[in-house]
Amino acid sequence: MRISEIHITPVAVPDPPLLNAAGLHAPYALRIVIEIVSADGLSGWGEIPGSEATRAALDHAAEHLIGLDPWRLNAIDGVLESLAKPDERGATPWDQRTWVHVRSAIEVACFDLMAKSVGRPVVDLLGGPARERVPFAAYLFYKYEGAGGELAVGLDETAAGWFVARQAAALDPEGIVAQAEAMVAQYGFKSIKLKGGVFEPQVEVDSILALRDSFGPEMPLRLDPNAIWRVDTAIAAGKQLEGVLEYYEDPVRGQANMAAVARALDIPLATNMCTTSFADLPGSVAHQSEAIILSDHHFWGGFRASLDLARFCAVFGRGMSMHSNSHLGISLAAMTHLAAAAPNLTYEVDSHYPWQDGHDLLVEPLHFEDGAIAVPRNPGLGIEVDRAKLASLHKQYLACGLTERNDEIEMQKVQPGWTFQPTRW
Ligand code: GKR
Ligand code: MG
Repeated sequence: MRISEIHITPVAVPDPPLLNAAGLHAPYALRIVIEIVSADGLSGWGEIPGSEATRAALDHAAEHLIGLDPWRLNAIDGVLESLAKPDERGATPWDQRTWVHVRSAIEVACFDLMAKSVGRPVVDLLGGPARERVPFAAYLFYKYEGAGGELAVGLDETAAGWFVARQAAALDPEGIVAQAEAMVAQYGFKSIKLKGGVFEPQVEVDSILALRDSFGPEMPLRLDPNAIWRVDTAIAAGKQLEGVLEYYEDPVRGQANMAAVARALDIPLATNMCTTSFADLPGSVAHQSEAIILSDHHFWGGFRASLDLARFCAVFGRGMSMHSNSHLGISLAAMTHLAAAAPNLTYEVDSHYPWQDGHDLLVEPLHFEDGAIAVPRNPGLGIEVDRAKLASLHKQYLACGLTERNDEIEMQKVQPGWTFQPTRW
């Protein structure tokens, strides 16, 4: 098998005004879709967060991959290794490294190709399913009223439930409970995560307590302030949430600070910010910075790297969960295959998908049933990309004028002078 063409398409997908520690989501979230075509006419697909730097790196990498065999991933890794430039994660809630994204996009598309060529689902090449259905978590955000791009229009008098709640403001505990009720009713999620780091810590603690009152102790709850609290703030907030939170995600910045909070509280700490690469693993062991690591194939460099992380978690007694950013159905399918193949990924997986639902580029979007997605059994990732929808999301990218995610600039449009502070409270 040989790679004969690689197509890289930046797209923009409508995204509501969601608040987070770094500011505000723009009306469109950027993704890059990659299609690798083999000489025998098969297409393999991948999807990663979009930015101009990532697109340029992917373009550059693509030139060196034509003619290679998608089954020879070690050779492809070697080529990418030789091209990669040093880069850093940065202080934002999301990972800004370019080359982990490039590796991930290419590896996922190669797995889609390999699996299609033998008529098996990707999960079978990853060791086979440890579970047939992957459970996901409700992902709540404080938000301003409205919804991004085309999501903001088209609500008629028949619209109801989640599709109306997605437009509503959620700026206090009552708003968060209403959002949770609508999302859980629509998708059947059995676990809830609240994105924090937005308001005074007590408002966020009160939101979690309000969720507990509304859903009862059977509903696991998570809070993620994206590392903008000080150690004393995180401990004071955490004391009120002992026995309430399933896990406390990145309350503070850095492995040593995470370890200090972990020692003071009887709540498991989780991270997608302090232990985010293989180079961080010795520090994780030395500090005991977290009990749970959120994997993410976009950030760890693909499926195989994520399964290596799973092995680390198993050996070093870490639980494993999965992180997300605003995304489309190619990523959702990849997340589902990977989560199914990692036996120790026992937590409900994060997904922003309900915020984009209805605007996907798949012919048949994947569906949450009772909070879970059935692992596709069709060959490859088990999805078919609708090329007309891909073209229209690309047109939207060209029209929207955004070339990278910058939540600070977006927030300044609403609150002039607002700046992102890596530690705020
Ligand atoms: O979408 O605003 C967001 C989140 O804050 C996201 O960027 C984070 O990467 O989901 C994320 C997290 O768990 O930290
Ligand atoms: Mg997080």
